[in-house]
Amino acid sequence: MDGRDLVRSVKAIGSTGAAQRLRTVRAAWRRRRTDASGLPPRGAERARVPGPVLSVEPGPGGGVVRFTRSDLRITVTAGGAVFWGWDGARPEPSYALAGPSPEPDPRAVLEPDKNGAWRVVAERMTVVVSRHGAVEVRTPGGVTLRKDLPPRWWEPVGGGEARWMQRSEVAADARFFGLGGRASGPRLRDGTYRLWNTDPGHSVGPGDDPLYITMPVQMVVADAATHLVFHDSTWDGRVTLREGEEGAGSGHDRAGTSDLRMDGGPLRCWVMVGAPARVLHTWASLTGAAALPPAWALGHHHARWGFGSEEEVRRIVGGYHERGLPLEAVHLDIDHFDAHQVFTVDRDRFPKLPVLAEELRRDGIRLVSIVDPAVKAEPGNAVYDSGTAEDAFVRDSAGRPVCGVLWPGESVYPDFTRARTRRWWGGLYEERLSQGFAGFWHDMNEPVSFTAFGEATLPRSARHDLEGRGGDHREAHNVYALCMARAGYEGLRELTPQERPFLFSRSGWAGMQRYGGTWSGDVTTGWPGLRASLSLVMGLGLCGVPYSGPDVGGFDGSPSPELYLRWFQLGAYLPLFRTHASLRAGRREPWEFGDDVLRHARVALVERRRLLPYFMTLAHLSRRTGAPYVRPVWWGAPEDRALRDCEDAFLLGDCLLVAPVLDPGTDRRAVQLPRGRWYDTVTEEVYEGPARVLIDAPLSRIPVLARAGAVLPVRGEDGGLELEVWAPARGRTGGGLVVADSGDGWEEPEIERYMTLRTGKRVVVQRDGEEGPEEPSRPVRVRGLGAL
Ligand code: NBV
Repeated sequence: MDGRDLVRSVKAIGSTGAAQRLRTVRAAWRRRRTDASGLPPRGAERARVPGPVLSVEPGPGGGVVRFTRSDLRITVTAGGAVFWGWDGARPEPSYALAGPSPEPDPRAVLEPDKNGAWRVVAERMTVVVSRHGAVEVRTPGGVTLRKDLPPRWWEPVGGGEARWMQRSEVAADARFFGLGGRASGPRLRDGTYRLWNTDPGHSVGPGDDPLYITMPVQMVVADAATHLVFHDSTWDGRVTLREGEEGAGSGHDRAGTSDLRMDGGPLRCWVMVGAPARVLHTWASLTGAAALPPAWALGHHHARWGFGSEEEVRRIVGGYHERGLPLEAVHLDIDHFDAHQVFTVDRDRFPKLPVLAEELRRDGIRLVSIVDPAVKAEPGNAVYDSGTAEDAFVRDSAGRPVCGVLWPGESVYPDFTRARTRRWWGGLYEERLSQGFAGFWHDMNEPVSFTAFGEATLPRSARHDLEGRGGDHREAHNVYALCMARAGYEGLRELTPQERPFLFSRSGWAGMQRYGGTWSGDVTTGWPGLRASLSLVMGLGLCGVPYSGPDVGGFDGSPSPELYLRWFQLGAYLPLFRTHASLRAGRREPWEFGDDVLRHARVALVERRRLLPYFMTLAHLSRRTGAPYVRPVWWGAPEDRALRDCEDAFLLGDCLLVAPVLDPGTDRRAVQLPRGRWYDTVTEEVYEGPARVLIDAPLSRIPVLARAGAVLPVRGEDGGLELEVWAPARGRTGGGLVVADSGDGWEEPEIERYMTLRTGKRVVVQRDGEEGPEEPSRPVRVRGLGAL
């Protein structure tokens, strides 16, 4: 750290000195007292199970099965998902669902099964309810995918929220994915995963769990089919996973198990069955289409905590320009706020922010602002005053505002679970827009309140509106950031109706894709952090959140040139491609690591820019179909065991397979290929899958393979859209979709569909037109023709 950095860091971190430490001690005691008086004591509990079945009441899409001590409502929906809820639970209200729950499938009826059981036969699955309340989901062919044993509740004798537990069995060959953003995945190994959004308070690697985004969403991949299960309860919980074991043909398989224990909330779930693409399509139709980013958000972003001044921002942007490095966005962190107060600007160091923003915009670069939820609790702070007038802040059970601690010191927290508060907060982005910001980066919204001891969040007894139903932080915690994202998104829709909002949020929950994306949080600088970033992006994609990416280079410390470069090369193929680092960390500009790194990083940046039309197409497809940009290699063939266990490569859409380098000292790596022909996009060398092949990975590049027959929309030299076609193998066909987006706004671009066919040495490319196949009007470049 040089002198300049030191001065800046002292100024930026100001409130973490002795006074701040004292505040965190006071806040910790305050939180303890608040909860001691505000939470019901956990007294004696009574355990309950459903008991034997009594009667059934058929209804649309299924019906209600009554047991002696509970009842179970089952509804198969027209979209092919099944909902079931115990104790009268219905799909609504729900923070995850995008709209009213889908219509029941009128063809699905409750009918008697063997041994006193009941079943609902539907197009994509059969659901069987046993006499004692076990619920089995089978494929239409009768193979059991999941068996939920009868649940158990523990009810406080004096009344109050019941805890519950649900054990599920899955196939012996099944693999678990999802549960939000997990650093140790993407395949979730045996262990216990908590469902409570958490800022661990330090940089994170594969061993850290839980993290910022947790979700009770599991994707389970097995030979017989893939299914996604979502337990719609926002309460704190734990999932214990244990993969099964196959008895090598002995017939003695051990099922995999998932035990879900929740501290409260309804016991209800959704299950969808099919191929991964189908399952995520159904999930997206339930929880909502992913927000479409503006084109610039798919370019390269550069961020840092502690740019410190307008001059420094200009210096960095100049550095990118002088070296011919593409750049689309610069992010300003909390150090540009006035004394860390959200929705303010430090005018000493950023005196003419709107002018800077305008200058950058002329060069095609957007400014993105960090937004923290906590508001300095001080009369005279405009946000505090207007929020107080709106009664916007979270209160405790005695009606006093809950005071926590964040960057500006003693702070209050908006209750985003209240519609009025969301409207008020959404209006505050007007100040940001007037400063010239075009995008928003929500941080610290797990939510975090610094504390000397105990949990670094709001008291569990803090009261929340919960859309008028009323409840406490135990129920609201996990959806706090989701509701904050909604507030920001809806505010921006009103303030700039002609533009697509761009926001990404550190924390969130099921359905957050409706409002924007996320990033991998403070991944630690080191090879494990690099691996964790890929795990987070892939896992979130399988939970329906397609847009995310890591801090390239890691958040803390100083990466070696090699690590920085490998991270950069991976980042170039992830939806959010952003270099970022902490205040005290080393630099992250591509020219800070020597000439070789600069040269190779430039190649990655230029390639990312060339691929922008492809990324835009993937964004559109993701919005329409729920398929993430970044997909596990087993996406199209989950029954391929070798693919199912491959965690170090991914498919980018349908056309590309990216095999990042995740270990030091690598110059070749093994790549597990799905079926079909693949071309190395640099050497055009051909590989035939399924196979495990060794591919060169010199420092200059990571292996990126194109699928034979693929049609890849790329940006030509003149900035226009061109088609890069990868020759199908002889006698084979291929094709691809292209969505030529105008970059922003709401006009719905046409989906262009192309077909490719190889006859002898020739490759024919045709567009699927209104009146049959037609010549593409876009320039076409065929590659891979050298291969037989
Ligand atoms: O606002 C400062 C940082 C930010 O740079 C980072 O990206 C966030 O994940 N923020 C966390 C708060 C400080 C963490 C030590």
